[in-house]
Amino acid sequence: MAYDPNNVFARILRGEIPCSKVREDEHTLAFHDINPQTPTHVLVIPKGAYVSWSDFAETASDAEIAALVRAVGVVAREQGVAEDGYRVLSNIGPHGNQEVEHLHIHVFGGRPLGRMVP
Ligand code: IU
Repeated sequence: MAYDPNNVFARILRGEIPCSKVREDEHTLAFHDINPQTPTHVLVIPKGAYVSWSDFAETASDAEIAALVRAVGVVAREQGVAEDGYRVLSNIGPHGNQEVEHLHIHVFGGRPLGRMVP
C-alpha cells in the first residue's frame, strides 16, 4: 500500500496537528489516543513512512525496529500498566480495520481487558 504523506499521523509528526505527547526519541513518537478505549490508551508510531508491519519489517533499519519495540515497553512501564498488564495491538489494512495508514501500535491498559476477540 502506498504511503500517503498527508495522513493524520504524518501531519502530527510534522507538527501540523497537535497531539498529547507521551514520549519521543530519534525514531518514535508516543501520544495519547484522541478517543481512548481504556484508561491508558497510547499510540506508539515510528517516525518513518511505513503503513504496515510488512513495510516496516522489510525497509526499516535495525535501529528503527529496535527503537519501536523498546518504546512500547518503556511506554507501558512509564504509564504504570506494566505490573498489572496491558495489551499491544496493531490494525493493518482493510481486514484489520486500519483507519490511519501510518503504522501504529495501540497500548491499552488500566483495567482488565477481557479475552481478546480476534
Ligand atoms: P486504527 O483503527 O488502529 O487505525 O485506529 C486509529 C486510532 O487513531 C484510533 O484509535 C483513533 O482514535 C486514533 N486517532 C488519534 O489518536 N488522533 C487522530 O487525530 C485520529 C485518530 I484521525
